[in-house]
Amino acid sequence: EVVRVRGVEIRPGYLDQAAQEALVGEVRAVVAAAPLFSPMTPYGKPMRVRMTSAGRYGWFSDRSGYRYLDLHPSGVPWPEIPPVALSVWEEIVGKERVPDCCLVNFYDGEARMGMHQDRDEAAFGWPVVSISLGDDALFRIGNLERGGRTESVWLRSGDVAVLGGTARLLHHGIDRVRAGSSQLLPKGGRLNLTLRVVD
Ligand code: MD3
Ligand code: FE
Repeated sequence: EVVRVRGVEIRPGYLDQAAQEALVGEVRAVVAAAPLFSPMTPYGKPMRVRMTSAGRYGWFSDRSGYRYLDLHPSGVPWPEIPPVALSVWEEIVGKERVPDCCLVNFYDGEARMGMHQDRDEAAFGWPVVSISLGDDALFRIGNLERGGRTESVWLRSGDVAVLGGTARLLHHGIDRVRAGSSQLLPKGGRLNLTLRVVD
Protein backbone atom coordinates (compact mmCIF):
# COMPACT_ATOMS: atom_id res chain seq x y z
CA GLU A 1 0.00 0.00 0.00
CA VAL A 2 1.17 3.51 -0.82
CA VAL A 3 -0.47 6.70 0.43
CA ARG A 4 0.42 9.80 -1.60
CA VAL A 5 0.15 13.25 -0.05
CA ARG A 6 1.45 16.14 -2.20
CA GLY A 7 3.95 13.82 -3.86
CA VAL A 8 5.18 12.39 -0.55
CA GLU A 9 4.89 8.58 -0.75
CA ILE A 10 4.03 6.94 2.56
CA ARG A 11 4.23 3.16 2.92
CA PRO A 12 2.35 2.29 6.11
CA GLY A 13 3.75 -0.66 8.07
CA TYR A 14 6.64 -1.19 5.65
CA LEU A 15 8.79 -2.73 8.41
CA ASP A 16 7.25 -5.57 10.41
CA GLN A 17 7.73 -5.91 14.17
CA ALA A 18 10.86 -8.08 13.86
CA ALA A 19 12.53 -5.66 11.43
CA GLN A 20 11.63 -2.70 13.65
CA GLU A 21 13.18 -4.45 16.67
CA ALA A 22 16.33 -5.30 14.69
CA LEU A 23 16.63 -1.69 13.51
CA VAL A 24 16.21 -0.35 17.06
CA GLY A 25 19.12 -2.57 18.13
CA GLU A 26 21.24 -1.15 15.32
CA VAL A 27 20.30 2.42 16.24
CA ARG A 28 21.30 1.71 19.86
CA ALA A 29 24.78 0.82 18.62
CA VAL A 30 24.92 4.08 16.60
CA VAL A 31 23.89 6.13 19.64
CA ALA A 32 26.43 4.31 21.86
CA ALA A 33 29.26 5.29 19.50
CA ALA A 34 27.94 8.75 18.52
CA PRO A 35 25.72 10.06 21.34
CA LEU A 36 22.56 12.07 20.71
CA PHE A 37 22.98 15.84 21.16
CA SER A 38 20.66 18.86 21.07
CA PRO A 39 21.73 20.98 18.09
CA MET A 40 21.85 24.73 18.76
CA THR A 41 19.75 26.63 16.25
CA PRO A 42 21.37 29.57 14.42
CA TYR A 43 19.15 31.87 16.52
CA GLY A 44 20.53 30.48 19.81
CA LYS A 45 17.87 28.11 21.13
CA PRO A 46 18.72 24.40 21.48
CA MET A 47 16.44 22.06 19.53
CA ARG A 48 14.18 19.83 21.64
CA VAL A 49 14.68 17.00 19.15
CA ARG A 50 17.96 15.22 19.94
CA MET A 51 20.05 14.03 17.00
CA THR A 52 23.00 12.07 15.81
CA SER A 53 24.01 10.56 12.47
CA ALA A 54 25.62 7.60 10.75
CA GLY A 55 27.45 7.44 7.43
CA ARG A 56 30.09 9.58 5.70
CA TYR A 57 28.48 12.80 6.93
CA GLY A 58 26.39 13.90 9.87
CA TRP A 59 24.05 16.85 10.12
CA PHE A 60 25.01 19.61 12.55
CA SER A 61 23.81 23.04 13.59
CA ASP A 62 25.17 25.86 15.73
CA ARG A 63 25.20 29.68 15.78
CA SER A 64 27.05 29.62 12.43
CA GLY A 65 24.26 27.71 10.70
CA TYR A 66 23.29 24.26 9.43
CA ARG A 67 25.83 22.02 7.74
CA TYR A 68 27.18 18.50 7.33
CA LEU A 69 30.29 17.41 9.27
CA ASP A 70 32.78 14.57 8.66
CA LEU A 71 32.97 13.78 12.39
CA HIS A 72 30.63 13.69 15.40
CA PRO A 73 31.10 16.84 17.57
CA SER A 74 33.08 14.65 20.04
CA GLY A 75 35.67 14.03 17.29
CA VAL A 76 34.82 10.37 16.60
CA PRO A 77 33.83 9.22 13.11
CA TRP A 78 30.12 8.77 12.44
CA PRO A 79 29.24 5.04 12.74
CA GLU A 80 28.19 2.90 9.78
CA ILE A 81 24.62 3.30 8.54
CA PRO A 82 22.39 0.63 10.18
CA PRO A 83 22.10 -2.34 7.76
CA VAL A 84 18.31 -2.59 8.09
CA ALA A 85 18.00 1.08 7.07
CA LEU A 86 20.38 0.52 4.13
CA SER A 87 18.28 -2.38 2.89
CA VAL A 88 15.14 -0.21 2.99
CA TRP A 89 17.00 2.35 0.84
CA GLU A 90 18.13 -0.37 -1.61
CA GLU A 91 14.63 -1.82 -1.93
CA ILE A 92 13.08 1.58 -2.64
CA VAL A 93 15.80 3.62 -4.38
CA GLY A 94 18.08 0.88 -5.73
CA LYS A 95 21.77 0.05 -5.60
CA GLU A 96 23.03 2.76 -7.93
CA ARG A 97 23.80 5.09 -5.06
CA VAL A 98 24.20 4.56 -1.33
CA PRO A 99 23.12 7.32 1.06
CA ASP A 100 25.83 9.54 2.57
CA CYS A 101 23.99 10.21 5.80
CA CYS A 102 21.47 8.55 8.07
CA LEU A 103 20.21 11.31 10.36
CA VAL A 104 18.75 9.93 13.60
CA ASN A 105 16.15 12.15 15.34
CA PHE A 106 14.85 11.29 18.81
CA TYR A 107 11.59 12.87 20.03
CA ASP A 108 10.34 12.75 23.60
CA GLY A 109 6.65 13.46 24.25
CA GLU A 110 7.22 17.23 24.16
CA ALA A 111 9.47 17.47 21.13
CA ARG A 112 8.30 18.96 17.86
CA MET A 113 10.00 20.14 14.71
CA GLY A 114 8.95 23.41 13.12
CA MET A 115 8.17 23.75 9.42
CA HIS A 116 11.35 23.76 7.34
CA GLN A 117 12.88 22.66 4.04
CA ASP A 118 15.76 20.19 3.78
CA ARG A 119 18.19 22.07 1.58
CA ASP A 120 21.59 21.62 3.24
CA GLU A 121 22.38 18.86 0.73
CA ALA A 122 24.18 19.73 -2.51
CA ALA A 123 22.19 17.04 -4.36
CA PHE A 124 18.40 17.35 -4.55
CA GLY A 125 18.13 14.75 -7.33
CA TRP A 126 17.99 11.82 -4.92
CA PRO A 127 15.05 11.21 -2.63
CA VAL A 128 15.14 11.36 1.15
CA VAL A 129 13.86 8.12 2.73
CA SER A 130 12.36 8.42 6.22
CA ILE A 131 11.76 5.53 8.64
CA SER A 132 9.58 6.02 11.75
CA LEU A 133 10.02 3.92 14.92
CA GLY A 134 8.19 4.15 18.26
CA ASP A 135 5.47 6.64 19.13
CA ASP A 136 3.09 8.06 16.52
CA ALA A 137 3.87 11.53 15.15
CA LEU A 138 1.71 14.10 13.40
CA PHE A 139 3.56 15.01 10.22
CA ARG A 140 2.62 18.24 8.44
CA ILE A 141 3.30 18.75 4.73
CA GLY A 142 3.26 22.22 3.21
CA ASN A 143 4.38 23.85 0.02
CA LEU A 144 7.52 24.79 -1.92
CA GLU A 145 7.10 28.36 -0.63
CA ARG A 146 6.65 29.18 3.05
CA GLY A 147 3.09 29.37 4.34
CA GLY A 148 -0.12 28.39 2.58
CA ARG A 149 -2.39 25.43 3.17
CA THR A 150 -0.95 22.28 4.69
CA GLU A 151 -2.00 18.64 5.07
CA SER A 152 -1.27 16.46 8.09
CA VAL A 153 -0.84 12.73 8.41
CA TRP A 154 0.08 10.49 11.34
CA LEU A 155 3.31 8.52 10.92
CA ARG A 156 3.39 5.26 12.88
CA SER A 157 6.13 2.83 13.85
CA GLY A 158 7.36 0.91 10.81
CA ASP A 159 6.09 3.47 8.29
CA VAL A 160 8.46 4.57 5.54
CA ALA A 161 8.10 7.88 3.69
CA VAL A 162 9.83 8.68 0.40
CA LEU A 163 10.42 12.32 -0.44
CA GLY A 164 11.47 12.54 -4.03
CA GLY A 165 10.88 14.55 -7.17
CA THR A 166 8.79 17.65 -6.55
CA ALA A 167 8.18 16.63 -2.92
CA ARG A 168 11.90 16.83 -2.09
CA LEU A 169 11.77 20.57 -1.37
CA LEU A 170 8.37 20.85 0.30
CA HIS A 171 8.17 22.50 3.70
CA HIS A 172 7.40 19.96 6.42
CA GLY A 173 7.46 19.48 10.18
CA ILE A 174 6.36 17.39 13.15
CA ASP A 175 3.56 19.01 15.21
CA ARG A 176 3.37 16.47 18.01
CA VAL A 177 4.20 13.02 19.24
CA ARG A 178 1.60 10.81 20.92
CA ALA A 179 3.49 9.64 24.01
CA GLY A 180 2.84 6.03 24.96
CA SER A 181 1.32 5.06 21.60
CA SER A 182 3.98 2.40 20.88
CA GLN A 183 5.73 -0.20 23.02
CA LEU A 184 8.71 -0.53 20.66
CA LEU A 185 11.09 1.66 22.68
CA PRO A 186 11.18 0.56 26.35
CA LYS A 187 11.45 4.15 27.60
CA GLY A 188 9.03 5.49 24.99
CA GLY A 189 9.56 8.28 22.49
CA ARG A 190 10.02 8.30 18.75
CA LEU A 191 12.97 7.70 16.46
CA ASN A 192 13.04 8.96 12.90
CA LEU A 193 15.80 7.93 10.52
CA THR A 194 16.32 9.89 7.29
CA LEU A 195 18.62 8.54 4.61
CA ARG A 196 20.12 11.26 2.42
CA VAL A 197 22.53 11.79 -0.43
CA VAL A 198 24.53 14.87 0.57
CA ASP A 199 26.99 15.57 -2.27
C1 MD3 B 1 9.52 16.12 3.18
N1 MD3 B 1 12.41 14.89 10.05
O1 MD3 B 1 15.05 15.34 9.80
S1 MD3 B 1 10.84 12.86 8.34
C2 MD3 B 1 14.29 16.09 9.17
O2 MD3 B 1 10.01 12.88 11.48
C3 MD3 B 1 12.83 15.90 9.31
O3 MD3 B 1 11.95 13.53 12.20
C4 MD3 B 1 11.03 14.66 10.35
O4 MD3 B 1 12.09 16.64 8.77
C5 MD3 B 1 10.99 13.60 11.40
O5 MD3 B 1 14.67 16.98 8.38
C6 MD3 B 1 10.23 14.28 9.16
C7 MD3 B 1 10.03 12.99 6.81
C8 MD3 B 1 10.66 13.94 5.85
C9 MD3 B 1 12.03 14.05 5.72
C10 MD3 B 1 12.58 14.84 4.73
C11 MD3 B 1 11.74 15.56 3.87
C12 MD3 B 1 9.85 14.65 5.04
C13 MD3 B 1 10.36 15.45 4.04
C14 MD3 B 1 12.24 16.33 2.83
C15 MD3 B 1 11.37 16.97 1.97
C16 MD3 B 1 10.01 16.89 2.16
FE1 FE C 1 13.20 17.78 7.29
